[in-house]
Amino acid sequence: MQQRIVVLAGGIGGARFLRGLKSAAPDADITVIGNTGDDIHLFGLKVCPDLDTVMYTLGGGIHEEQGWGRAGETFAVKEELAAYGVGPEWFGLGDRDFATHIVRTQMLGAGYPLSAVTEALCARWQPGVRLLPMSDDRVETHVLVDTEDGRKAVHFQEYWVRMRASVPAHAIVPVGAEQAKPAPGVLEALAAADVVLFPPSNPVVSVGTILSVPGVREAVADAGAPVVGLSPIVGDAPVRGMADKVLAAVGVESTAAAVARHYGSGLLDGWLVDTVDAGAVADVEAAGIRCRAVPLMMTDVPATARMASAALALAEEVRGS
Ligand code: FO1
Repeated sequence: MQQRIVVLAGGIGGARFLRGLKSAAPDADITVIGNTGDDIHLFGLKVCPDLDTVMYTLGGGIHEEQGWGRAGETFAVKEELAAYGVGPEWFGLGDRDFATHIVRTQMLGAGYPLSAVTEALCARWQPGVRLLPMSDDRVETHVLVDTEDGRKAVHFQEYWVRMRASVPAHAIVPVGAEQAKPAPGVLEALAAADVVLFPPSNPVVSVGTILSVPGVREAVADAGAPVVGLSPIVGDAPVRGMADKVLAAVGVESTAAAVARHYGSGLLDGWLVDTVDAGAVADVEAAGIRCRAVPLMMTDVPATARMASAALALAEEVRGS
């Protein structure tokens, strides 16, 4: 029987982890529940950065060094828009990437839900996993920041890309989440899973946003399958990105143990920390979560595959206990 693995994924970290997981478990049936809280509407188009990052990474179309967007990209459309004074200039949409957003927006306009559109886009990219958006409903992560005009909520991408998370975030709000329903297949995949994995994605604005869709947190907690996560914090700093900024907004310290406690033993059965954080193992286990220390740097696919294997081994250990 094929092992059924469900992964709750954000963008770059989630996508790179999935590449390692596919290499570690080539015969597994993998369902990815992707974060759509980062989605943004620009130039009349719907852009889904995290879904696209997973699709391009697994489909061989990603800009490897950057981790997002297309390889071999050009920016003629962006330059032409800028010549008309049409922005935002701070968000880099390339010509090849534009095609994806045009197809997606056209299909949504014709009445297809995002889950069906994602399936159609994946028919081209063949990512080798079943990629589901967390919801077909619109959920948009907003960040409360202080600006010259006072405290206001900005779109997550404005905070992340334009502001480079340089100012403190006072709150992170997944707008629309309360009314959202899990996309078709999400709850079913969790109910049928043999293992549920949280990759080293952002615990607040990626995995946290997926868990904020009503029913998803409960489905993970009740999954009947081991739930194992990998720490995105190594040596008290995010491996990449600016996870510390959004962790502070929800009152969580940037340590591997604090992130495990944030998810909690109600959700997590197992947690992997990096070997430099081996001192945190006892802390995490004291919180009722089985913990192991292994190298957690996704330097290349083989190193990432070893991380994925360690996560699957920890799931087996939890299952056997
Ligand atoms: N990240 C950036 O740092 N700068 C950009 O201009 C940018 C554009 C962009 C366009 C399409 C896309 O799919 C992703 C893009 N990203 C960009 C990445 C994205 O902002 C984030 O890293 C995620 O949303 C967080 O997962």
